[in-house]
Amino acid sequence: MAAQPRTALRHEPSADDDAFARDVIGGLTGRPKRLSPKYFYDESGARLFEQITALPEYYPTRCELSILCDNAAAIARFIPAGAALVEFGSGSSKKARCLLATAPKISAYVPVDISSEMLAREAQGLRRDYPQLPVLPVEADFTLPFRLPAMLAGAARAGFFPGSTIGNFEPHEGCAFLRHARAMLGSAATLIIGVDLVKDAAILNAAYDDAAGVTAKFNLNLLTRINRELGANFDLTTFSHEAFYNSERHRIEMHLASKKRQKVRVAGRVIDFRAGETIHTENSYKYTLESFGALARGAGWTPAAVWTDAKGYFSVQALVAQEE
Ligand code: AVJ
Repeated sequence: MAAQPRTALRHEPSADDDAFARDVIGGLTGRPKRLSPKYFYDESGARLFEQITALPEYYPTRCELSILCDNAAAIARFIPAGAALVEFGSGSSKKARCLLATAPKISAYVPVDISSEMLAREAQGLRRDYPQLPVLPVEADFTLPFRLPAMLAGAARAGFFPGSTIGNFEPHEGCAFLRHARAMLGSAATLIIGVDLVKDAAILNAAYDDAAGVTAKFNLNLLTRINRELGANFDLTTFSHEAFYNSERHRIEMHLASKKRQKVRVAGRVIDFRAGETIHTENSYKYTLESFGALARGAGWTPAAVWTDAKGYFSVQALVAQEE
């Protein structure tokens, strides 16, 4: 592979803006009110998420990084020789660095993310640290179909989907995503995926409702973004952050609760809130090794190896594509 693009492949911005407006209006006029967690990550949201990953209560990032670094050689053995490593939702690329440092056989690194600022910054750092490695960023919403760089035609591909971002999907959507990833990566592919595990509710609740209030800021930032980008007039002091483990559905739920009855203007519409009514902003599903194994098998993948931290809080799993 020779020349590499210096800028990310861009989607039509106006189409993105329309999708955001449509999703927000649809979500706020529905019952119950909801917003997609993928919209958390504007520039300040991405920064707040980075702060979350350093919180004492937020164990997933630390657990996953230690699993990746402690087992990097064993994990790298699942990446086919000469494969391009495609990371879904690359964020700061910190986790990929663990694999890039130990997997000498990677032919290109393809970070896929919706935060263009973060992508550009990280690509620059990676090119500096790995001058031999083609870094081919793709600016895309990986929950929707997107195109891989043409340069990857013919190359083997390994997927990397850390962070337990799979937990943001409903299980049936997670299944659809895994199928789509298999189709995009090809029949010889491996997928290295981070999956957060079911555990004591107190630990989960603390991880999503931290004492310093960073997760609350992260959640409320969604309203700031809607105010700015869609000309809305949410008063942030009248909404509160709620996060709790729903043990029947094995998921953390995050909501923004209106402290009073009120009307809010959003993109030319008036949205009514009852006192205490919530906007459901995120689900973060937790799996057991069995329940995730079943999901993966149903989506065309065979679980081939699992690594966990000492406390069994988090897992990194290697999936290999099932035969056609
Ligand atoms: C990025 C989806 C994995 O669910 O733990 C962290 C997002 N939300 N704190 C998660 C998040 C609140 C995070 N994921």
